[in-house]
Amino acid sequence: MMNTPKAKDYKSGVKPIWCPGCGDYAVLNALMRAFAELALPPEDIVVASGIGCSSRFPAFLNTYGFHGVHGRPLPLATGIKLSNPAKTVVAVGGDGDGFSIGGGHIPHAARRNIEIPYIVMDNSIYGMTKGQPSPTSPPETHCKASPYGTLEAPLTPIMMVLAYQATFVARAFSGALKEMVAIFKAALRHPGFAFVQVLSPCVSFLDTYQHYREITAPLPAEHDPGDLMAAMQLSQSVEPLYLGIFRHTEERPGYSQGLQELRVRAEEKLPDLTMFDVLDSYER
Ligand SMILES: Cc1ncc(C[n+]2csc(CCOP(=O)(O)OP(=O)(O)O)c2C)c(N)n1
Ligand code: SF4
Repeated sequence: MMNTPKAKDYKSGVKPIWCPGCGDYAVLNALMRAFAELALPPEDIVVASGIGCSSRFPAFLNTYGFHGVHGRPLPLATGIKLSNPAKTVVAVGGDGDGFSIGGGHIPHAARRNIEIPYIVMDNSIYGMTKGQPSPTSPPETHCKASPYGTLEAPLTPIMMVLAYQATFVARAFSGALKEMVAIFKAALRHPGFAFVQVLSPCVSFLDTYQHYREITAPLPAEHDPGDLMAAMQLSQSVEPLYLGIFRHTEERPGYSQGLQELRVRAEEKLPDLTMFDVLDSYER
């Protein structure tokens, strides 16, 4: 591993094919910077994704990567983490990937508290399939698939994941790079499930840059991320739409650490049994 890594040391030879101005470029840059500032060796990192423009992410990094199937970055990342807990495993994807087809996986990752940062590049639209409304699209979203607007109320990801009792919950914005790097570093250091919603505009189908510039603000300086009720309350604010770390607690152990402890307890209880004895007992 290089001595003082630079963000570019994490870049692969594959040039991103995102539209010029896509918010996902900032997310890629911020994550590479966070890796560099934490001096994480690329060979110790695995990035798992689903399907979507944002999910192309692993190809642009020279870490290990797995471009999986739609909506499944979390089960994929969970399997990788459990089979090799020493690796830094990061799950990434879009709001369609994470909150539509993959929505059922978030509560379980949160309640397990698996040691994975999960970065959702939320552009409130399905970018890859050319602009259908997503679970976070505001009701007034007019696009090809909803020319008269949408009827469904948008999900509120921060409030939702706080309710799932995630131990780290944050919101970043592609227009605020320095702050995003700080959030990613904290998420990468967190010994549990770390959910980060990044407001990452899709300049081709729903350009929200200006809107977010106008309505976002940092969380109040006095906010205590250990206070779940305060985090819940702040997550309901629409204007300002807060950026920063809503929740951060280390009161629950991470899942792979817990599993290790469970294994020790089980071995203490059954000191003389081998796996072959267990298999034999099934055959009898
Ligand atoms: C099982 C399955 N269903 C649907 C699709 C079609 N599909 C591909 S990407 C996508 C949504 C992309 O939106 P999002 O996850 O928000 O990512 P973005 O492209 O906006 O970054 C859909 C519905 C698919 N590939 N697989
Ligand atoms: S379609 Fe939207 S999300 Fe996809 S690369 Fe272009 S700007 Fe980004």
